[in-house]
Amino acid sequence: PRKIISYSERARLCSHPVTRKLLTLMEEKRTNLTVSVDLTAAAEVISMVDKVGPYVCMIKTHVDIIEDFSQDFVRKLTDLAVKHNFIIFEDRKFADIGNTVMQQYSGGMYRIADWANITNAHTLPGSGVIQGLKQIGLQKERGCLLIAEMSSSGNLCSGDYTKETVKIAEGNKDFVIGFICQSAISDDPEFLHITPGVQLSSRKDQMGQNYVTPREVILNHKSDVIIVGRGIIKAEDPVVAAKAYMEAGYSAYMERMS
Ligand code: 5BU
Repeated sequence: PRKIISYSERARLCSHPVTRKLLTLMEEKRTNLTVSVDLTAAAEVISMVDKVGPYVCMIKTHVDIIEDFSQDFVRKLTDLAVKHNFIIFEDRKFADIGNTVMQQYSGGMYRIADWANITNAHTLPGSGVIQGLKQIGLQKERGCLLIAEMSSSGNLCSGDYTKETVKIAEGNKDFVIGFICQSAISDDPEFLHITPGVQLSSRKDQMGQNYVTPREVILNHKSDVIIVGRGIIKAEDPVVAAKAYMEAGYSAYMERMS
């Protein structure tokens, strides 16, 4: 694989504050691991985040699966983001017209734009979804990832859909900071490539999820960040697992640099 520039050198090339912060802390903490904390009780989420926080660059949430979501949960999560120095990514997958996503992003009971540094969107509705999210996100210095590819079997995000998604990103660099994808799809160093569907052991789950290893993702597919959910949160010891994924992901990055 072609040599790459370091996360910290890339941070200096980037104009978006969230990308700069993420790339900088990735090099400082020596981690390209995001843990997807897909648990349903607020206290369980918080306890897991406190445990794995030292080993991650980012925590990914699905707040709409939390049974007892509250602003107290948000306070605890944002305090932990300061304590452990990580970025918060709410995996909301916005996919409606601009006027609707604007309200879903800023309002409702979750008020995602108030606390999530990063959220994401499908490009199925066209660029209006980004126009809507931007109305809220720009002034708060938030970043958005576009879902360019998915990890699940039979998904329709491929070919021209993926190419058009890259074009939408290129036209909205003040807000779009990269992609959820399975491998690198843009040469622009300002765009992050972030990949879910990662495990060290399994190849699949029972509902169409497909897994690749951290090494494949970072070294062969040239992605920047791995997202791991059940491989860590359902492990016998999540801290041991988080350290193993952190090490696997970062050593693949070091290998790519050499
Ligand atoms: P897992 O437990 O490692 O399979 O969890 C993967 C997480 O990433 C889960 O929260 C999904 O919603 C999320 N995900 C994904 O698995 N695949 C995709 O293509 C996208 C998101 Br987009």
